[in-house]
Amino acid sequence: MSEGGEGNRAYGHKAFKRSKSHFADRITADGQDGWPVESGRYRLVVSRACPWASRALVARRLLGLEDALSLAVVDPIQDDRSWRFTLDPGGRDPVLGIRYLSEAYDRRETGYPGGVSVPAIVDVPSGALVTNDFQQITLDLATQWTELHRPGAPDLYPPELRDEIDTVTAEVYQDVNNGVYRAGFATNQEEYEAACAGVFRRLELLAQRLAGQRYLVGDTITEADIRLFTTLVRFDAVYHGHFKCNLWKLVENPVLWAYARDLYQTPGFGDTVDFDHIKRHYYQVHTGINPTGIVPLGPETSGWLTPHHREELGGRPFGEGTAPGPVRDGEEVPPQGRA
Ligand SMILES: N[C@@H](CCC(=O)N[C@@H](CS)C(=O)NCC(=O)O)C(=O)O
Repeated sequence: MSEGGEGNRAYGHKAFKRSKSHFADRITADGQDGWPVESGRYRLVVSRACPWASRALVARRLLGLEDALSLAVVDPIQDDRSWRFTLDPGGRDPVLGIRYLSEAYDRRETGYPGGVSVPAIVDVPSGALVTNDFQQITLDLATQWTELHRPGAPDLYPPELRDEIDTVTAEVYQDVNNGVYRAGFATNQEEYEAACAGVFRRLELLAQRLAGQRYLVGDTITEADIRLFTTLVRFDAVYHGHFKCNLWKLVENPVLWAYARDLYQTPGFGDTVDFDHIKRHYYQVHTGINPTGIVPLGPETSGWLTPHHREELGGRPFGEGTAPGPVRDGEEVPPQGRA
């Protein structure tokens, strides 16, 4: 069970615990789990509200996998049957023909009792879920789908940097990506304070690291930047207020705010972000912590487009590669979701 369910549940005094993704098959070049990489075979299902799913959205864009791996975007508001395709004509995903993501879970495992989570990759011919393992999906897109990458795609997980990326992303996951959830869903003061303090302690350390270098690991964009970005871009919109991570706002930390803006303005990052979906999902779905379901008007988002001056630190965003092209038709974020 993860935060969607946690937020709705009338829970007792148990600490927030994120369950392991249940379906951890991998889609690989050699098809070791029975799921070989194949152009057009799979469909990536995301919510643009979800930080874990947004990692896959960014990686897919940076690597140019749009033709190879099609995309379904769910309604940011789950109902009691969870994620649904109500943004599509007739309320059905046009490729999978289903109304609820749970139908793909059921095709994989009858009567699956766990949470229905995004990101999910579905096998189009059978309609069955392949994986909801958000930690592995982006690594496999970077390392297993290479045959289908666009020309000029960056290496997001270079072998010589993997140890460092793994170390940084583990710290970022524990204290930041998941730390904000532990703060937000804490059910007692002590638990909240420990999680919230941990978030900001880690952010201070990350700011020190990023003061003199453009990206988290090496001088090019890697998986580590994707993982930090998807939390930072939500920080002031939802984590500061809704999750009470409010010692300071992202816009008040000069280094992290400039770093986050730099990435936001890089093709493949900001063009995947929908602030409208983010705010409506968090404030309307987690009724346990926001019983009125009121969605705040702010914060103002136009600052995301202001100059960041991070290019003065050098760095080569795409290494030997190039920036991805424009967002493909039909995948643009609607105007109300953009900065
Ligand atoms: N698959 C992971 C993480 C992904 C995740 O938590 N996604 C959220 C949206 S941000 C979700 O789909 N939650 C609904 C649920 O698990 O019932 C998990 O099971 O904890």
